[in-house]
Amino acid sequence: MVTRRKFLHQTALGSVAAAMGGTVLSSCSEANTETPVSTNAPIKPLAISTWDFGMKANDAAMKILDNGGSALDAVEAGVMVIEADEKNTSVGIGGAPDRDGRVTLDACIMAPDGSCGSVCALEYIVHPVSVARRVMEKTPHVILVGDGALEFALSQGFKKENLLTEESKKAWEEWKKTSKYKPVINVEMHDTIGMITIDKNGEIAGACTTSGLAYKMQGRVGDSPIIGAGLYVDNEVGGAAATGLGEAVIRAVGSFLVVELMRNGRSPQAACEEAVARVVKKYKDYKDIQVGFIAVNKKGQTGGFSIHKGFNYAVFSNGKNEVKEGTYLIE
Ligand code: SD4
Repeated sequence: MVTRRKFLHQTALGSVAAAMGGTVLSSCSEANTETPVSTNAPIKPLAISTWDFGMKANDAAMKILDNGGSALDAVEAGVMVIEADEKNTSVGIGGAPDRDGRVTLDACIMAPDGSCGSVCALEYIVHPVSVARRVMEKTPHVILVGDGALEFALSQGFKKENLLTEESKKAWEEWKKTSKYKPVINVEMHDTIGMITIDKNGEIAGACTTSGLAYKMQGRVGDSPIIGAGLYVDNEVGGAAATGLGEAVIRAVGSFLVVELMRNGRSPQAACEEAVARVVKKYKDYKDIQVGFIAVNKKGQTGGFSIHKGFNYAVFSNGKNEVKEGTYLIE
């Protein structure tokens, strides 16, 4: 366990200290230049996902990867498991609605060649990640939102379904009694699935999907479908994904930042730490929110870090699928 004190001394090499007091940017170019990413090591398939529910997603992805399937197919199939889980109140069907009772989903996907697709505030479709993939593959665009995204989904053969389950309806009706909005760290409000996969050819893909903040304003879009914020993949370097309060992640373009830090020689772990430092620097009430990042580089090294204790992630590599407790800034 890393206490804040130890953390400041050992892990972020001053960058978080700088974030709290001053110069995060300067710390990027200072210490912690780890072995630069190299592609010489043999490639083994790998899947990494945010939160412990990522275990199920990893299982589905690894079935595809083990059979020689592509990172892109694997990452889509992986997050679809969570989208279809009605019990999960922060992703796909069963996701918490906005304050008007509408379930609006955000998702994106990124392929090894840099192409990407995204949908924002999409209603009635259980698998927004698959619609995002169609946006990527079948349109000249990257992002479709709201009614346009729905119209496109229907034209592609996706079926309209009610996403508001009895349970989430009840919870929403309960919430309406006070209509108080206060993000709760690590609980429901900030649990998205972000996932990165590496296939046998060493190709990297990523996906991110969420119902976003519970009881958000109609039309609110978080970081998850924003390429570079909730997700970023660069096939030469690695990939990263974010979870937590999207408003804070977007300010730092968090996932892109993690990948760029890895490109410049940081380990995935150090890159996640630095990205959290950047988020903290740009969000004065950071103690009240949670943000976490996961990352993997081309060599298959992984990392995860968050503002608060309680963030975990799932890594499937070398035949083993396991939950890792992320290290964190604040006890
Ligand atoms: C968002 N990052 O919409 C996502 C939320 C998340 O609960 O992680 N979900 O801000």
